[in-house]
Amino acid sequence: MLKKSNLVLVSIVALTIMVGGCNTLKTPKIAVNLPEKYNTPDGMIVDADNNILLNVPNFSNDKFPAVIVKIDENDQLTEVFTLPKHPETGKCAPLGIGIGADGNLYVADNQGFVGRTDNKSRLIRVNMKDGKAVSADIVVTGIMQANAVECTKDSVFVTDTNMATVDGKTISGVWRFKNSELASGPVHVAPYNTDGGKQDRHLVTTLETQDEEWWGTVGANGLAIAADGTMYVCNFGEASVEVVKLDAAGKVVSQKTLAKGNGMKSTDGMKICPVTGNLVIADFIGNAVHAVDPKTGKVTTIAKNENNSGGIGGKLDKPSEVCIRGNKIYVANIDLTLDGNEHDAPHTISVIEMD
Ligand SMILES: [Ca+2]
Ligand SMILES: [Ca+2]
Repeated sequence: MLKKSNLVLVSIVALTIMVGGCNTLKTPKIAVNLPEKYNTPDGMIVDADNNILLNVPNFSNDKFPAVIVKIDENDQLTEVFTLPKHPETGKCAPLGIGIGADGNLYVADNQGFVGRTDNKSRLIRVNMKDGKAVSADIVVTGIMQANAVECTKDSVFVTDTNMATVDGKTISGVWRFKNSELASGPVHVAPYNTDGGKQDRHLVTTLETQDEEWWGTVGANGLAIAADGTMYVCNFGEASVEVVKLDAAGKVVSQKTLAKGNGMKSTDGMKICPVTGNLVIADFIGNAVHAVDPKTGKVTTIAKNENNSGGIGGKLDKPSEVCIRGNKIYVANIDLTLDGNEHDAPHTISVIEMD
């Protein structure tokens, strides 16, 4: 028979295990120390050969051009392609990257990052031949702030982070372009119609952001589409993830908030973990990486550290994107001088080993 004192002891042990289990944060390490010529990393995708392709917009030292680099299975770097400059700004600002069903790379060029908020953002196709990037075409123009890219078997989806302000609310959204359309020539999308009139037919859905902080102007960001077609969209300024169900024709049949806050300060880049099915999210404001259960919306913080950490030893330093390869979560530290952070060396890709 258990004595009362033993019961208390059992309870304390159980409580310790529970609390310990909830608070066990992983410690990121440095996967890649990036040289100055790759000073600002962002979007990533794993290719068919298990390389990570990384967009490097070089915002913080733009004397270096925007490029795509490859991180091989041994975390070694090779340059893949120099992205085409916008003819008006002389800059390319690549954020999200996806691999299309045609094997080509699709890159979001967010001209908002180089001072243009007049629908100058683009979708770039980097044409691959025999495993090499050989040329690029501009396949979509007219986007306001192109951000994440997600490719499905028949389409390329792109988030637009801030399309307009209506009644004090930031309107953002998701564009869809069918592969067949992109293959037959460039697409030009119309700006968001603020008069309540018809929107461009490529606009799948919109989100609203109302947070009173400055990041309330940052809406649709990370994007992931599950194998069953369910779409998940990060609403950065609301620190939330929206879940969107589409019908066969691509029309929205439902849209609701899956998770909001609960330790998340912002929701930036996102990927679906191929093993657990969880959404893995970079939290730029919170200097953290979280997992969200797509069934319940439960948020689990995987790693988190102080702001302006420098990125020393692999600490998160304004993380903007995640990428999952095997049991590792790679995290791009965009490290912008913003929100109390200073851009500083080392420029890093952090890595978090999962169990
Ligand atoms: Ca920093
Ligand atoms: Ca840093």
